[in-house]
Amino acid sequence: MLKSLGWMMALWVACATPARAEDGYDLWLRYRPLPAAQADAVASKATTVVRDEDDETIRLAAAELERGLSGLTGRRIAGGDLGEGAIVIGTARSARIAALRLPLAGLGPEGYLVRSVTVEGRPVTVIAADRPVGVLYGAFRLLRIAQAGQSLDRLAIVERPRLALRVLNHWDNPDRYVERGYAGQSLWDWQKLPGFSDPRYTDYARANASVGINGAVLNNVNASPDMLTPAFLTKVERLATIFRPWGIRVYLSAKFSAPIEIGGLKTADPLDPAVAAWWRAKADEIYARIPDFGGFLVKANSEGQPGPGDYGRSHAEGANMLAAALKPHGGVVMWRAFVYAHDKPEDRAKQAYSEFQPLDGKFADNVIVQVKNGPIDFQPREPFHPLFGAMPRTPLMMEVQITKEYLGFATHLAYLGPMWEEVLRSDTYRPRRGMTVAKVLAQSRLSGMAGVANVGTDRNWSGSQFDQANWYAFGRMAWNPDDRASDIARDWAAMTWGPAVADPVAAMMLQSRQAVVDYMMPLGLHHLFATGHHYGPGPWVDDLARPDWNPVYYHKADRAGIGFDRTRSGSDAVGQYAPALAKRWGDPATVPEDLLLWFHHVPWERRMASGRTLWEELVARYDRGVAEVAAMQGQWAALRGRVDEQRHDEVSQFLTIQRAEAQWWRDACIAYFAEVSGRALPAGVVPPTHPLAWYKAVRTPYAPGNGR
Ligand code: BDP
Repeated sequence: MLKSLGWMMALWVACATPARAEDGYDLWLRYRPLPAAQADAVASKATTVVRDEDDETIRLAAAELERGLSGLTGRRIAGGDLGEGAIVIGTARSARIAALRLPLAGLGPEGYLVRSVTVEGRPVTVIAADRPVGVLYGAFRLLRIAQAGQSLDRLAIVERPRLALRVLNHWDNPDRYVERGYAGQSLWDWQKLPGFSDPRYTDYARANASVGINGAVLNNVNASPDMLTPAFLTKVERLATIFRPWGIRVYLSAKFSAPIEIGGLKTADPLDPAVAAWWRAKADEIYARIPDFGGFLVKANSEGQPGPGDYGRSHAEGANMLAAALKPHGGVVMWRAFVYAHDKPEDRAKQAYSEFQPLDGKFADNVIVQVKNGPIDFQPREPFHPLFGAMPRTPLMMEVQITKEYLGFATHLAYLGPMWEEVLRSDTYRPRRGMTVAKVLAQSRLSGMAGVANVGTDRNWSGSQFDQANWYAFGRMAWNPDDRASDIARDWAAMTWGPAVADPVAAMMLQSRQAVVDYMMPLGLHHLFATGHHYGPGPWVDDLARPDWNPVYYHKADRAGIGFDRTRSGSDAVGQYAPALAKRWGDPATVPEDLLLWFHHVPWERRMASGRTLWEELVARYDRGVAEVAAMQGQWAALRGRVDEQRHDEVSQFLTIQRAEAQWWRDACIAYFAEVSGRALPAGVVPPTHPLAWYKAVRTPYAPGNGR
């Protein structure tokens, strides 16, 4: 009696005080008590967790269910015997599961099913899979349903991932500096590894597993060759051991010149037999330590990195040589298509396609070419990359940037789900209508999606509470590229802030990316960023060493008009798309206004759909962006008291920063474009707070994340 009174008290306290302190460390796996009626409903379907298989991953799945369901229901749910409301988990190696004769083999290596069934006359829930990791994924799925306050009745879920490689790319250096990182230092404490296993490594792996991420490239694409030395491999091995039971493989970024730098060879020419032998031996050495090592990620002949081009060899020759070294062990090469050469006058947006498309079909079968979502570089809005659909005989994986280098770092609230959805749902028209980017990715024999990670040592992992949503959404979309950004937002919001506020939180998130586009670079403008760190506006910058590093290269604004002419009369980048798209996007009358200035240089007087001139529309979009941030502030203020105070307060302060920076972007860009166009501000528009010279003089040399 006393005991149950204690539980009731605990429950009452937990329910009555949503304002209890939280710092965000628990991510979307908080498992705070549900409202009483929902908690009762879940508890009736989760009396105990039954497993009769002794496998580490299945043990983790059981422990997660017990932890999660206990937290959500406020009751102690533990392992036990089969009874009404039990959750029975396992693979066909479990006698109980085998007896059910479920179609497990068809689920593939990572799929699962979650089903309400009757076992030995008792209604139970089964989480079953062909392999243990599927059981783990299924456990997280059941918890997601419970966290959203949804019913665990009559479950009939069958799931398998649509893409095979769902990997985070960490741009982390050996000294723990994170390139384009806004969440503290690298999680990998190389100095203390392998001796010290920070519990955070396990928490990281658990969070990834909860959204189906199954790989981590541990180091920066601008790679240090030292990562491949035995001293570092011992440390990598330790991390791999910690991640393995969570279904996560480790990969490394490989520097192409490593045979010279750490191997003592005179060349890194991929066709030199000594070079190939060096990489084979290196692969053997790695696999002796890490039998399930995933493979190499390579940035070659891009932004000063070495590559096969240094020896007159093609990307395929370089990639295939590495692939041959990994092949006996089952590893893959993820070869990046992010290339543009400083000595080429060709439009930067065209260069990856020009270089890679002719290599279609020339890559070894364990090479996958990693293509950024758009042709330039993770801008707030880009059309999809023209290589998608254009290399039918080559597996392509899509790379997105979870870390917000170009969308306001950690302080701006920008949910990236809609941006990725926009790309994944784009129709490539190759070979025919309906072939979306998602389909192109999923049809490859090797398939995948990579996300440049946004995690670091900050307590809240991502630098802000809302940036956790981007990590979460990446995992969900890599698992199922047809998943909807709005559904994912609602799930994340329910899990992270509570089911009662899921709708208003998701509503804020869904408008947030367009807000950033509006106050930074609307109507297809791109790369207006300040130099190097990319913090803040710099549309006037025109003095950098390479023309295609200068914002003026991208917007080409002058007295007559603005925009990059990528039509046939211009750079003809539009010609790299399927004819149906080239036609639509190549005509200013039919291109979506959101991409107008990406593809066209148009006069300031041009009439827009709104009836305004282009100049008026541009200014209106900048104003709209700032207004959208103000609206988010209002929406968030309305949630005070409905979520815990500590996180609420942090988000409020960040929104205040975002509002000020949105204003800064708007003012600086309007001041600049007014000057180059020689135009007065449209009637009624509030003038920028300062003269243009003031914005041009802003310097922020210590802005975080800059490459070095
Ligand atoms: C750019 C980043 C740079 C990266 C590069 C890449 O500014 O730090 O090294 O992409 O993807 O967006 O290689």
